[in-house]
Amino acid sequence: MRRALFACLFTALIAMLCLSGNRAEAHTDAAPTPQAAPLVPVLSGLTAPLYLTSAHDGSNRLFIVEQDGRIKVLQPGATTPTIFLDITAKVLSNGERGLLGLAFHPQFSTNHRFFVDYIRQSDGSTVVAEYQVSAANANVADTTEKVLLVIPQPSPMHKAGMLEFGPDGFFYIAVGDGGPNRDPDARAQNLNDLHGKILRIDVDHADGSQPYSSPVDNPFFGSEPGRDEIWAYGLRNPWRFSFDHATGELYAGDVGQGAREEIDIITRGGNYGWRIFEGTLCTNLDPLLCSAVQTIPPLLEYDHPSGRCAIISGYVYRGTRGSLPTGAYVYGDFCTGEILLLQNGVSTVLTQIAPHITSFGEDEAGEIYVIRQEGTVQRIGTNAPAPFAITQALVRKRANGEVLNPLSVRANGKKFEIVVFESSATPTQASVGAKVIVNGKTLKSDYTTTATGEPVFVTQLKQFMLATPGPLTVEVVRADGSHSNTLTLQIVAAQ
Ligand SMILES: [Ca+2]
Repeated sequence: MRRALFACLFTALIAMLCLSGNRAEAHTDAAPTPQAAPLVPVLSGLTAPLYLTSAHDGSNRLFIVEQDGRIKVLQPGATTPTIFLDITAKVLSNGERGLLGLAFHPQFSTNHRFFVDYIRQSDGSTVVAEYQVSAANANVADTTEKVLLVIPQPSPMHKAGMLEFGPDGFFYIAVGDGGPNRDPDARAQNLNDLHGKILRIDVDHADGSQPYSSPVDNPFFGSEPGRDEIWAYGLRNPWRFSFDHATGELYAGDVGQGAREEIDIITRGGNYGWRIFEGTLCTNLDPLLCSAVQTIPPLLEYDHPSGRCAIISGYVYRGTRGSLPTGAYVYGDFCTGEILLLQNGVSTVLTQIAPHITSFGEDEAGEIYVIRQEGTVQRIGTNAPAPFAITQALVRKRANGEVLNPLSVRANGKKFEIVVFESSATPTQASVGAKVIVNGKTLKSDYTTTATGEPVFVTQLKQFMLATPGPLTVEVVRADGSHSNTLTLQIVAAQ
């Protein structure tokens, strides 16, 4: 009982039902084996931050959402953010209400459009609105607002509010059931109500006076009964969701009532069960429907052992620094501060930080951040230099640039140089002064570009280096100590 009450004190952001006696049996659960998961401090001193994202415009800036109605922008390498947008005067911020979501248009770098989800002062409704960056300053937004969608709210609870563009270019919006507990109006199952849904709309084409349209392949489009905007339904409070950049799958974390937290893979027209089910548990709110309605079970669910209370959905890791296993999905729990990893169907506790994880976030490079209500942002990973890639190596005559093909034995390797192509995805000034390691021998290089602009390392070979048939291994190490992959060429017998 004490633990349940303690947890209740801190559920200002994501409500749950505070009953200590309603514990379901344990089932799908995490093996409690913390692995080493270093975290790098990025920011502190924020005011109730609850989301972080990037503009994917090549600027590598981070944008942090504060509940009160501010968006802050952090330049790469900076330690202090500045104000990008302040709409605190419009935002009703308390408990689960506030500025809740932010997404940049896929063509933001050219059209400067971005979108927010917030609860408005005047009547507590959810507003989804569009803004643009000011013409004069890319780090300050224009305060002109274009409202796309207003959703009246029946209670102060269960707003969700996540916004993101899918790989299909359409705009996805998470809407909670609107509360209060147990979805008394059964909104999440009502296809004529936008609550308890994931919506999918087109923000590039208006529909008459409506500033957006619904894609024709939405499951309830047109004469099909139900609101045209709905993509999936039967959700309680899908606070955070994300797309796997490799597979396009939509992972959503649906915060439970008091028994089950769940991760769902959201698909077209899917019914995720609420309020008939909480996770796979029949709620007995509509007992006859538990055996009658087809719903999609969670990918993973957990109950509330050891003080867990609310799932915070994260991201499938697709970064290149090796901070997490590629393809693993990271998520957390608001109350315990646990950060978990789902990999090959098995969850493990990666690490545990102080409680009140409000969200995860992702930067342009696919690195993942953890945001806490107390005002901190940390990046999962280390400060070790990022690895980089070389894609090709060739040997040519220094005198005339003639490429040796095949690469055959030459008595005097000094007359030749090796050209190593750096991946165009990873070039950086840090490559200036890099060394090329050829068969274990470290050589100086010139960092330059080819006639077609490809970044390359050029290194003069030593006399003995082409003298005998066999492998010629090539690796590059930057001045900061970071290593590339290794390429292997074959020296063949003289032609
Ligand atoms: Ca319809």
